Amino acid sequence: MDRNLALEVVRVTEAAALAAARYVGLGLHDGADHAATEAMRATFESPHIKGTIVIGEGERDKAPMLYIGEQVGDGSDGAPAIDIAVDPLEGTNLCANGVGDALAIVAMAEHGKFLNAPDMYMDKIAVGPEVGRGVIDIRRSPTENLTAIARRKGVGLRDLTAVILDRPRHAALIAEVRSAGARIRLITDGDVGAAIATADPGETGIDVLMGIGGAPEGVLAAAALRCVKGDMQAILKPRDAGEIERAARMGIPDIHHIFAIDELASGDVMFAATGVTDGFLLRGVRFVPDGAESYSVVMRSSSGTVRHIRARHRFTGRPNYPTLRPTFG
Ligand code: VTB
Repeated sequence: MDRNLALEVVRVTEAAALAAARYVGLGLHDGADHAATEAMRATFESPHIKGTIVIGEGERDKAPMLYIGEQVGDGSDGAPAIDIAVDPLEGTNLCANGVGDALAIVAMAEHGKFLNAPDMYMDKIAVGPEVGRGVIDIRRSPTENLTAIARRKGVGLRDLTAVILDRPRHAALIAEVRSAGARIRLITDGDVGAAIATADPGETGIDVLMGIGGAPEGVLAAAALRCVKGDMQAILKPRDAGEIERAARMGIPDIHHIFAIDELASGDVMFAATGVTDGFLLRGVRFVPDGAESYSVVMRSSSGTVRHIRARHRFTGRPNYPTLRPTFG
């Protein structure tokens, strides 16, 4: 993939974050999500790619924009075939409630390199490059994994912090991590950012993500962790026979399959995220008199480069920023 695509892709996440940022704290979940999606879709017109959304807002009949299978990019002759995973607003609740860690996210890979994850639950364990490959094993207990992580880092269990979605389904997991002696950061939403936070424990204080979140979010997290040489494993957690069937239709016949990070996202991968609200990964959007500032991270797996981009956007004279005004009701 052309490395300059990394800059194109950050424009897309910036646009979504700027649009969503107008909705911070307004309690308008759908409005925020719609604004981010619309802005992302509009910005996706220009990159020189034949892009296909493989992880998006839903299936064609359920999502008006950025649905699975939708073509994006300029599509011109010679444009490379790229698969795209998006979450225009990861943490819709976080944005609507005006709390931290809402992000706009896009990942890109060459065609066929992302798991076409069905929209269902997925059990995940993710660590950063300090732990690296070959230490975690999702078949083992949380205590065994924490012990292996602590050993690799040369620290005690009590020095580790696991990030876990605060859900009733995690009661046993939380109890076990506590009794193992590790610390926990419970989050209400946003397990993509939480997984990526493991990439820089010195900054974020997070060593490992554990627990069940969305499968599409799992692919986005894997894309980012591939870029920094972290590790991740996952298993789908269907809730009924219909979901098992759905997974089979999407090319996953064995519902018990353990996905290694390279099966979630392989090949040459790019990942970009822009902060909507302040979080442990990025600062959120700041509005200024004639525009806004945004904070993004862009990573590439082929070089391992991680870029932080602080961008100043000028709105004056740009009437084609319609989504920057919230619509109430
Ligand atoms: C996570 C998290 C998302 O959904 O994947 C979670 O990353 C899982 O679903 O931000 P439940 O909310 O049903 O537990 C979100 O919280 C919302 O999409």
